[in-house]
Amino acid sequence: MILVGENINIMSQTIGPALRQKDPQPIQELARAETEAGVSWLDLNIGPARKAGDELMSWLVNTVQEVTNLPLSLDTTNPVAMEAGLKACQRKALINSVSLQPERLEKVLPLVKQYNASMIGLLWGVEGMPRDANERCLLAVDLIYKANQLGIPNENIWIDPIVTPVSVEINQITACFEFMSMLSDIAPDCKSIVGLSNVSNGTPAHLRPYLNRTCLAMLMKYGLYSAIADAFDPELVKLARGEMPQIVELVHRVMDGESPDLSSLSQQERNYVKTVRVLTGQSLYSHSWLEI
Ligand code: THG
Repeated sequence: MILVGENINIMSQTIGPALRQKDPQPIQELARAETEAGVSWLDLNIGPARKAGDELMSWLVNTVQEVTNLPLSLDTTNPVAMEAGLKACQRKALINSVSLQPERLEKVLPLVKQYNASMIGLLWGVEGMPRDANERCLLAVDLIYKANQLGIPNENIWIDPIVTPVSVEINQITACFEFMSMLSDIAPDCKSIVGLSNVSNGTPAHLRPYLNRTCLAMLMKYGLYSAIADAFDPELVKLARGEMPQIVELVHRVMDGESPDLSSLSQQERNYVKTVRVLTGQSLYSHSWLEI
């Protein structure tokens, strides 16, 4: 499983101001630290960047490339900023993202081809968020077809089913898992990616890693290819590298309906089991789900 470090983003308390002041130091420090933590790509998230987004993205790409050789995921909804970033990228870039709104398709899809980039196909339709697994399938087929028509091959398409916060709507998460179980049949050569930390948005900070890690282990059941995730959670990095096979196997057994005797498990195993139950909708989410 490939990890794309999420940490360079405009929402961050240190990176936001550094981006606005074009201060390279905190950004380069973070890029180095993410690289050392062992992720394979870096996501550069500047958000909508409505004002001078092009200048900002090319500055950011150059700033990061001075300190790391990792390939870059350009995360912005501004197509002009996207193209400026693509021009600055020295390696094959990942365009984050292309959704199904016509204006996004028209402007961004041609850039994928022109710059021989990879793209994240975000399953966000004209009517917004898909409601279930079937709507995700329809959107995926539509997006892949449109990309193929422009000559973009499936191996350059990373489908993102959109992970949503567990505290908001559990049915969206189960729909996301169900879709992932179907993706390899719909589009065998496409890759997949999720924004993993979305799942724990709104959860107390010290508890977020439990949700993120368990969600990753669950998605591994469906062969998830990659995740945009916190580079600084060492246990998450271990999981992604396949270094925790027993935990992953336990998680998959619980997904298959097994109910292990909690008293026979370690604290770590119990936390994973309880979190699988929350993410499958068997237990209700509350901030105290690990204590119950
Ligand atoms: N799909 C795709 N791209 C995405 C997402 C997705 N990009 C953005 C986001 N979702 C993934 N990236 C993040 C980055 C940070 C956080 C969550 C998702 C996050 N940060 C902490 C916070 O806001 O509390 C800490 C911020 C900080 O560093 O100070 O939660 O789904 N294709």
